Amino acid sequence: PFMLNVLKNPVFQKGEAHTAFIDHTPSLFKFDHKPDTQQQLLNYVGDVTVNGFNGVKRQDQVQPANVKLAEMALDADSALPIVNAKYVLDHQGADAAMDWVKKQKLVLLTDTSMRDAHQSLFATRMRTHDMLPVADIYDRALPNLFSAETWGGATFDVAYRFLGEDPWKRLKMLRQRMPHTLLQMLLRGSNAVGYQNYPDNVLKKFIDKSAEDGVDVFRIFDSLNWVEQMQKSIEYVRNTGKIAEGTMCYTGDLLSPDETKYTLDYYKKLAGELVDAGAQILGIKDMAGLLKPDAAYELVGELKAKYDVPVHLHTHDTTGNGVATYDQATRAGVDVVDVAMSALSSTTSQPSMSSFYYSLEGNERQPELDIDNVEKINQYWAGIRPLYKDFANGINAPLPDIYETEMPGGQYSNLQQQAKSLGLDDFEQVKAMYRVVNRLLGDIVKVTPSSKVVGDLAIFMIQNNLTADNILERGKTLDFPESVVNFFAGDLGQPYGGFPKELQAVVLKGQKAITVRPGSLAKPVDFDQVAKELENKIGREPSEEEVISYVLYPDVFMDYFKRHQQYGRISVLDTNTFYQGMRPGETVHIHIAPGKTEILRLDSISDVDVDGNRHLFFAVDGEQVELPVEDQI
Ligand code: 3PY
Ligand code: ZN
Repeated sequence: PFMLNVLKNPVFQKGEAHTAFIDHTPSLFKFDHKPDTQQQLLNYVGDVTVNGFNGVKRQDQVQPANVKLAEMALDADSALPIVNAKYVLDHQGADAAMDWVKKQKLVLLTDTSMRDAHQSLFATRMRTHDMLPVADIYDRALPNLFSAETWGGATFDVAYRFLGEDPWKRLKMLRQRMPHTLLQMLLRGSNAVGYQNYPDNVLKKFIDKSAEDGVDVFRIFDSLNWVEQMQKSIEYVRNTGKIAEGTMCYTGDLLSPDETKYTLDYYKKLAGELVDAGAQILGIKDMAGLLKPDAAYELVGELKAKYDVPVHLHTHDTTGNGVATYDQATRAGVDVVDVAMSALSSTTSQPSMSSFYYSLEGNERQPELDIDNVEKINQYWAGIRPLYKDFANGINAPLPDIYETEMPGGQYSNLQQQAKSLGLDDFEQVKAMYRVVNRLLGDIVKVTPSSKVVGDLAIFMIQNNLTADNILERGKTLDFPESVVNFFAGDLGQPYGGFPKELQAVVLKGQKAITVRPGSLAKPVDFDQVAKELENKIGREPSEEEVISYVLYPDVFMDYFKRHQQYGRISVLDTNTFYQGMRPGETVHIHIAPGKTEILRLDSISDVDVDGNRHLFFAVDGEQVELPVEDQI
């Protein structure tokens, strides 16, 4: 219609049209106004097309996602429901499910592709849009999985902050599509899915709602391995009837004669405390990939011999030895190990599911897996991964020096970015300082959020020319980063072995440190009052989930809400369009609602006009639409 309008216009027909003709002839653009949702989406696409997406390099051309789902579905028709861990949990409860796990001869698997894998490979940026098509196929094609880790950790705030998505909706949609698979989440103990301590009633509400919306297994850890910080979470999870995985973070080098702190006895004792606290399954969380194969054999063997709960091992392949570690753990009797589909595995992510499977060829504990189905699902992920290359951490080979640095996989690229943005290009220097800081802090467990303390202090020391020798003196006149102050104030809890007292005094400068569980001092949140406050802000009654999110992340939630008001359901856009916008000549199909697809074509983009706008000429389902977009670049 637009071109017809142009061709039929008398000015154009007389040959008098010049470049401003289109701009000055509004009658060319008399088209129907789009319904709200469509208009909002168009506004979003227009904005990304003109102004780009923060952190994403603009491509002249984008590869369409190469996904092969139809054939896969044909092969994915095993006879469900079978008796698996989810079946037993739903029919007989959590204790029976754990008994069932212990009885399994074969090693079981957790697939982390939809949580830790993308958190560790491309900054947690995977969108729900790319998970949903394959979710029900997991459920049917891989019925023998112990669980799928799909929620928690950094996915919660990243969904709001960067993806413009509601993480609760993700959970509910996955739950609906995966009724026969345990869904697992990562819970940072009293820090929930945040980076700070929350009051107990917040924790309880968060856990209750997560359980109700679909989480079956809660992997609960504390960034200092302080069991007091995990007790409440374990108790609350158990009250929901779901599975509480009490988790110890692995650090140090268990078999080394030089290891005096994080020894086998340390872990055995810690495991005992977790079991006493009510953990129904023991997690070993090797977030940096430090657990060497023989150490895994020792550790798992001892835990299996001493405790009557299943053992679930999680590693990252950062140092390159992940499969070897799992093989040895399998020989020692580990019940479940965490793997990712090959296309989303290795380096800072989990070891590959298939590689692990093949490594156990001939072993009586080789997992039960339809390896053809695994390969088909893997091809789907192989098509998805390139969509996120802008967020890739650039690590494409093992990093064995991590055995010394002890930096978690998820932190490596974050800290690299943080250092770079502050003008510190020599990351080797930062890594060396990270080790120094770890020693200064008394050799602590390093995982979100304690790892951030070490990273922040390392950067601070470099920036201020501090060394291990002069920090006690020169530090007296310096204000330390907030995360470091909070750590020494006891806000993250108590590190094993206590705080280094002299440095604590230098950092705190007279501020008093607490020695009790922070949650025991925190005032409970008045949820009714918060709900009213939120209602005033958003102009309608909020859902329970929205209130919880607002309590956890007030600013992040409100920013999300405003973006949602402005752009609507941007989650329906395909990932290329979401991050890249469109190029002239491109057509995209938007599945607006079940059975309703909109075809959007971008015909041209004008130069910037006097008001600073570019005019985008679209065809929306064949109808011409002009959209002015402010050019902010
Ligand atoms: C998280 O807390 O998000 C982690 O994955 C820590 O390893
Ligand atoms: Zn992890």
